Amino acid sequence: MTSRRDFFKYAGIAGGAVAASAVSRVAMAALPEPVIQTSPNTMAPLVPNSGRAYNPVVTLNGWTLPWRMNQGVKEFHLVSEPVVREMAPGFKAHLWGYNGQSPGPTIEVVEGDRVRIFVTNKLPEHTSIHWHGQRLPNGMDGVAGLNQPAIPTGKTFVYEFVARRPGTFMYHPHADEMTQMAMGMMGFWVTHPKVKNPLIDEVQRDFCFLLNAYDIDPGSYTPKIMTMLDFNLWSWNSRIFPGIDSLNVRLNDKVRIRVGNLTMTNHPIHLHGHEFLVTGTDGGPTPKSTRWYEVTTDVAVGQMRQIEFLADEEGDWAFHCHKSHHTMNAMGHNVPTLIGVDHRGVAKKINNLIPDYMVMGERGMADMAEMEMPIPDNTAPMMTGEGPFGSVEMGGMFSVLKVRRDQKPGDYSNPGWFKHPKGTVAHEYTGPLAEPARFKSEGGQSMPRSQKPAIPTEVKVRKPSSSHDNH
Ligand SMILES: [Cu+2]
Repeated sequence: MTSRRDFFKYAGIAGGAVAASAVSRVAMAALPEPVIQTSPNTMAPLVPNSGRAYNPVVTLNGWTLPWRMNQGVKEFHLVSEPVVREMAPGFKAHLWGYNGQSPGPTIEVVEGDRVRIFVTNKLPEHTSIHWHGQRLPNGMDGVAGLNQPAIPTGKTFVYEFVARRPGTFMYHPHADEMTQMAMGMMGFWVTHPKVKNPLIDEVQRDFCFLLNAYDIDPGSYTPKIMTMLDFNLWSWNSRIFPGIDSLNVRLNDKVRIRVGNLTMTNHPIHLHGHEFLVTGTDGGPTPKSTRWYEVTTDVAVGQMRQIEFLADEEGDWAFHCHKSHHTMNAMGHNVPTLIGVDHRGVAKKINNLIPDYMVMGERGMADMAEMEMPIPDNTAPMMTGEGPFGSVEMGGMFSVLKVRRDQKPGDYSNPGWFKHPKGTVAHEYTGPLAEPARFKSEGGQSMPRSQKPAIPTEVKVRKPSSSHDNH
């Protein structure tokens, strides 16, 4: 993750790239110029240059939308449009988003701010934006048909309300949302407290990202929008590991991570090496009496969670969804389980017909990460990501919390791999070994049946061979 340099690049392209075709010259003069971002890198926090000061958030593989102050009102300009999102190096998806990216830029304001958001629709169909979790006038809630007419293609609508409640929010369309959210339309919203709030602690690092999911066939570019459950790309901010940036912090920083879920299933988000408190939801800060330490917290569909912890253990700590199928990329789910199956004879016969035929999975799936299998162009490798000790055999919703003694305050750049102190890494043992204790007796049953017990049978387990020579 590059930080400062990118930020200046991003500040440099501020303004301009959107065509004025849909909006008249007069209207354009009244609109703040839309800021467009196309780099998938994590941008440095946007330090506010007007309005009340706050400690800004960092959006993983994303950015914060600059605003224009107009007579005390913070004005933002969102453009709904088709975008190309690099989901991982070498893998680009054709999505819909805002201002050049999916997800759209994070909006950061302060409790009590009056906010005016211009929304220009450059999609091929109508849209709207719902400001998830906000207290606002009913006509600003963004449900097309219910609260407002949908925004037609080529038109600009304006939303205006006061950010009344501090906290962690998101925005997304409420018009054809099945299509538009499956295509990547969503963004984060953070409202910072106006004055010191007893339930909101000051932190040194404040990260945010949205959980999203796509179903993109290997070799293609566009998500299948009809998919309900069987997605094959589980992403954070429309990025999949190894394309998700690490969360880089200084030793003993207090860290807040805000997560929102706009997928179709829940995600137990799990942090290694530390315990955290859930300090807030999209409903606001949690009362202190309800907080207890966790290392995993489930984020259900349409929910947001903010977690906080003291980063007091140096190292590279895994941070991921605990559903193991969500830390894989582009899986075919119709693959049978082959662990323990002996297909030596079958493989030989198939090899006579198809010389390149390979048997997969008889010793587990780890081989998949190492076998550089030929795959169609623009396909995410199923599980990759090289660590300092080899493949981490993960994809999807996975990243790393990097805690470093010498990370400078405010420096979000990637410090590289952790250098473990001598003698603190698990290693091969070659000394004498005692016979390990092993459970040997037969099992019983809690409620014995009156009939005769079944004839005992034993499944034959084939031990894996140490080489492929016998294939
Ligand atoms: Cu998950």
